[in-house]
Amino acid sequence: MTNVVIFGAPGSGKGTQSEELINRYGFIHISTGDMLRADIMKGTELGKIAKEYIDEGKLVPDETIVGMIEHVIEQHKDTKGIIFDGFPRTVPQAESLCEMLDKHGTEVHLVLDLQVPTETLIERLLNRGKQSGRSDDNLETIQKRLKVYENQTAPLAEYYKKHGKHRAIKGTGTVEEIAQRLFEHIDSLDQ
Ligand code: B4P
Repeated sequence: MTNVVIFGAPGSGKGTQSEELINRYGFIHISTGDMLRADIMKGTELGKIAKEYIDEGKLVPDETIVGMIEHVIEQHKDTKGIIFDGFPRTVPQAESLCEMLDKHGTEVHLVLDLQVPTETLIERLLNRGKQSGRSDDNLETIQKRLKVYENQTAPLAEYYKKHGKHRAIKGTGTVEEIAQRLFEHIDSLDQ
């Protein structure tokens, strides 16, 4: 089983590139952002909690996220690979993921960190906001999300560097060009 984390700032293209990887490798896609938005749409208790954080540009608490993801990993323990999109986003989430995968005799193999200049991130998210109707794609919330990323999520890159899993990827160019860069790293796992 191959486990790949797609990492990066808001708007770095995690969701976009996850699609490319699923199409090529047939891995399962676990996106915490998509899961939270689905719960918000359904109006569940989890969705009500998540909405308050997402609308404010904040991270949803670690215990909520870990509780949500635990059974999903359990369901997919026999799959050939998982793309983790937007998870983990904090060091405690990364430690929980490590424990969850360890229970199934596996681990995170690669962390692909999409690096995109801040002005491009803002431009992409504002563009998406015009069509998506996402409550967090407005300038004020985008700026809060970028700060949260810098303070709470970026330190996770150091954690994965220490574990030898981190790869920095240039996240600008066409979707296809960026995908090729990611494929090279995943393909090299087999060699
Ligand atoms: P996410 O849903 O993970 O969203 P994201 O970081 O905003 O976007 P992503 O990087 O996937 O961007 P995309 O490919 O869509 O999180 C949303 C919120 O949920 C978080 O702020 C947080 O509150 C909460 N949350 C989620 N996971 C959590 C966790 N683990 N812990 C706590 N809270 C959590 O790309 C953006 C735009 O750019 C798109 O419009 C796309 O078309 C465009 N784009 C992509 N690649 C491009 C390219 N190469 N060129 C031009 N445009 C491009």
